[in-house]
Amino acid sequence: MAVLDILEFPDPRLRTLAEPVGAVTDATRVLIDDMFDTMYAAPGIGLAATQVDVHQRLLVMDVSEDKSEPQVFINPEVSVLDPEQGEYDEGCLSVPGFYETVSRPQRVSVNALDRDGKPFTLELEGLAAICLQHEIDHLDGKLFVDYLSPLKRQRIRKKLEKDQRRRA
Ligand code: QAP
Ligand code: CO
Repeated sequence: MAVLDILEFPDPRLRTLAEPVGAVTDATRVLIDDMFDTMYAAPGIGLAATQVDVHQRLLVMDVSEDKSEPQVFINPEVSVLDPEQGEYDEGCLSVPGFYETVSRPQRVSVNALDRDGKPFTLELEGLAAICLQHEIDHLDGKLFVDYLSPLKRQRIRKKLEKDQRRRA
């Protein structure tokens, strides 16, 4: 059990393209447990391995009210079921203190491996669909601030750089 350090925007390591997980091992399960500890401690609803500086295609989330539904997705592949987009005020543990409206498809299907390496398929909608896509973006080196105007992104970057200098 361990709470890991979370990388913060504009850390260039958040731009790393994560590699597929070759085999789901005990080490993978230790990482998954540490990522849940980190996400619940924050508290957050989703965390990608990229955010803890591990560049493997793996993410955890729990969008339930009472934090009772941990979900793990290893090597997730998403397909859009309904092209209709919905708006959601997104935040991110790597962009602390900022929430901005982002549009994404509201219904997706995902193929992934579970913590035992077993493949599964799931259809998601609403917050779960949004959160999954947000987390998969991290695995591709992408952040929700990339969907905002350059001006908004710059404002956020300056503020976070200032916070980071103050803490250093
Ligand atoms: C991604 O984000 C997400 O700014 C998960 O000060 C969020 O768990 C997808 C958090 C919303 C869709 C909608 C953010 C915690 C947590 C902060 C999170 C903060 C403390 C963010
Ligand atoms: Co995020």
